[in-house]
Amino acid sequence: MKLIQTPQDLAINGAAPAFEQPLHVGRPNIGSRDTFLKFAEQILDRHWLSNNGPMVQEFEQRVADHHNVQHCVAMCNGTIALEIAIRALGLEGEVIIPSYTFIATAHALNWQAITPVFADINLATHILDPDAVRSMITPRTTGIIGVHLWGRVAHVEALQAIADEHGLKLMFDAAHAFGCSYKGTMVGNFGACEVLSFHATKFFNTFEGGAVLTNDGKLAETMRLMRNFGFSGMDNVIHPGTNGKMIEIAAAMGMVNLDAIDSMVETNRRNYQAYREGLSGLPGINLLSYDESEHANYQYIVIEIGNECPSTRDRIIQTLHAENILARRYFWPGCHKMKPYRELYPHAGLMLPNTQQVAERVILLPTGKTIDADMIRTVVTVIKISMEENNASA
Ligand code: T4K
Repeated sequence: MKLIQTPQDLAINGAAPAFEQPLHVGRPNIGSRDTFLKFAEQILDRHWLSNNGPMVQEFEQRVADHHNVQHCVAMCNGTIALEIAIRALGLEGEVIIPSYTFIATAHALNWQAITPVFADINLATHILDPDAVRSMITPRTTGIIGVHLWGRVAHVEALQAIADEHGLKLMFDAAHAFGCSYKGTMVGNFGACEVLSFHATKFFNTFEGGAVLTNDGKLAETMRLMRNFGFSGMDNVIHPGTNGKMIEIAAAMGMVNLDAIDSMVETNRRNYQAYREGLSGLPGINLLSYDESEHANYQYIVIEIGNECPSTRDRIIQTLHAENILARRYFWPGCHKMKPYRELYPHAGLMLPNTQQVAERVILLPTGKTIDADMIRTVVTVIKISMEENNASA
């Protein structure tokens, strides 16, 4: 790896990049290949590829056990899982969500002619602010979707109290929160239901995939019908539905990754500690912490670039990208500023000052099994030297 000691050593100033191959924020973690290939053989031998096959059923049971929840309904991806959960809960009219989330949270509503109403987040934690939720309730509001952003569990008690007070349904987008807990209770047990994503870029993946976790047996049954066109038996459709099924090969990937889950979390935790040590003391750089007293997955390395930093967020991003370190600005600029929602609510930003501030400050750095301590040292060095460059030119 090249030595980076002065701003002249940076690729943005003409030097060779630190990495030949891009370093991604979320390269897929992959468990035992041998076991996966063995499962693939079994699937092929069985000639049973989809439609609630044995691999999916076993996977569902293991995910439910992992989260200490009664039901896991596996789906083809997290977005469809959100859509089905939203529909199964009977949400309509307006539903309150944060704007500071991946666009799928908003789209899953909009796609079903439900209006997402954006409420602001807490500046320090980045999660939905219950007081802001309260201020966005109208006679058309039917529900709230909290998001466990970065695996930080939403204010589940306060949101439940608001939902109960106003007769609203409450569910959670838990796409980031596989294996996380709050006050010792695992995600999956809050609200009416919670939605996981197993996309390739999530630390736990099934290629593509998702699931809804719930303790409500009737809701689980409805979602099972909905993900399979509403079929009950061979010729009988008893519910409107879609095709949201997880396929067997995806469940096989999930099984081998579940076997390796402890080592995946441990790698993420080690990477997080390495970043924490490397970045500590840098002015204006704040690494978001994980609550070590809870189950956490440590899957996102989130830094905020504050005013005291001699460089800017976007200059640091450019400097990292020049080195082939593909850091991301999740979830800039906020859903409310993306075209479909900007047109719907041109003035939404007035109600979202914290969202706007956070979206301007955040950088996500590479982590996961494909990232090692040397790589992290280089990422940290690039950030440090990029700050010196700006100090010198200031
Ligand atoms: N709710 C929330 C809060 C979410 O964050 C998400 C998904 C959802 C709902 C919806 O769940 P899904 O329907 O996706 O299951 C990525 C993911 O596509 C998305 O799943 C995720 N959130 C979001 C946070 O990140 P992009 O467009 O920023 O990144 P993408 O997919 O281009 O991949 C990032 C980098 O990873 C790539 O530049 C290359 C690398 N990569 C990617 C893939 C797919 C690989 O190395 N291998 C791969 O197979 O959205």
